[in-house]
Amino acid sequence: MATYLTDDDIRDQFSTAMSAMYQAEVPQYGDLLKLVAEVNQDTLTRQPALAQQLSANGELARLGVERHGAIRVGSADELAMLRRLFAVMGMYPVGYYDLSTAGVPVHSTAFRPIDKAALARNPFRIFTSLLRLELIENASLREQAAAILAKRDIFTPRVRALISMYEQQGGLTRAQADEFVVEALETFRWHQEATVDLATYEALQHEHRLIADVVCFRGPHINHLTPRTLDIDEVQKRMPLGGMDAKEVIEGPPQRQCAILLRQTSFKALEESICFADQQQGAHTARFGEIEQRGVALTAKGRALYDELLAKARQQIEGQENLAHQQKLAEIFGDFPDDETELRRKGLAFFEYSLTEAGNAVSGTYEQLELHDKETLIANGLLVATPLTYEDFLPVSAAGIFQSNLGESQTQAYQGNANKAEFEHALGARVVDELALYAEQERLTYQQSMQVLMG
Ligand code: OOG
Ligand code: NI
Repeated sequence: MATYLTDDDIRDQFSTAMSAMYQAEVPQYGDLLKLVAEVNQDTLTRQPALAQQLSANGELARLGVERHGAIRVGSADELAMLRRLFAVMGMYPVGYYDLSTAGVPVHSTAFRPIDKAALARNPFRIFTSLLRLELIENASLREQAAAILAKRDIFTPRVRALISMYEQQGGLTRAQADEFVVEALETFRWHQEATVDLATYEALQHEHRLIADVVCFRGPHINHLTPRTLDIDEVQKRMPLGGMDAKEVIEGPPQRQCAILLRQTSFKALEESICFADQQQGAHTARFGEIEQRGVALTAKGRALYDELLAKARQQIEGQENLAHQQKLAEIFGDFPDDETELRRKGLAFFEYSLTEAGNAVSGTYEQLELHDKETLIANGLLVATPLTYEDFLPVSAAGIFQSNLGESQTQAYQGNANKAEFEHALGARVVDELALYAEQERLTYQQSMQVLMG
């Protein structure tokens, strides 16, 4: 009988290959990786408590391999095939993001691993956006874009065959997996040659820069990769010293004692020369490098508070440079509890539970009745709560990242528009609800701890 690699192995191998390809394509991303590794090392040395916590969460090991990337596709067929491609690597669509309200004519999901062991091994994620041609007002341009997209196939015939093989066999052998990684990578490669002439490119570009980026090339080139840093403020500060043109502000919450959700910044997209189908030369700006710092996942209640404070801050931080922006944000986020115990007691963040040594020592001695007082068990040193890391994305931040790499001028919102049902129809599957995943992990680990206590 043939033995198959695990999905996790294939994802790990693919993520390494993708990073190597992007370093070769965009050398500045390689510089960014070095800078982040340096700052992470300094941070761990300076903050032993943080090192301890990451190690307890099983996150220290994944830190060096952790990254996300992003692509944008043009049709339902492309999205549905990508779903099958990512499934080979144990990556599933989690979350629905509507970016039309921020003036970006796409909606998106993140393909990522879901269970704890898979995340611990390599949490590689790809933020994947589907262009919404229906939001283009100019009918003839809309039809032209659809016709151009209909002519391309972003997958190699061999990767299609290997995906079918995986689905039939339930896995890939080492040789098949090696081949899969090479073939799958082709979909994400950069092409210097556009599929359209310069005039068509310019017309689409004029409608929206993102439309030109999606429509005019042979495939959905990976547009950035993002390592995870432990100190985003420090990397932001050091980026210009390394010759990187950093985005003005860090997106997301301000710096805090207890990091929440996700903070992100990037170096701006590079201008790259393009050869158009009519042999004219031109340039296109799409690819950049990004960094992220991750904190605890918030409950619906915590998220509502985050959204409320961010909305409140919005007018006051608009157009500010980063330090003033961060200061103002910190002031307004004074209303967001910054203490693990309080976050837990107020039900603002998700945690997972485990018994301490003392807890394990009294296993089997607890009565059903005592079950419910979580806080007493914690106070008595029997149970510990560990924050669950946020593994997803933030639509307002994502829009900020899109904007800074598309040029700031196009920020007008489209009318009308989350359409999750249509996205799922294109995808050919439902997206997983990210909040349900965190809630389930919290519930399960608490229940397991209680079962041990009660024997
Ligand atoms: C995706 C931008 C979103 C993030 O980290 O929020 C994103 C894109 O520019 O295609 O990657
Ligand atoms: Ni990103």
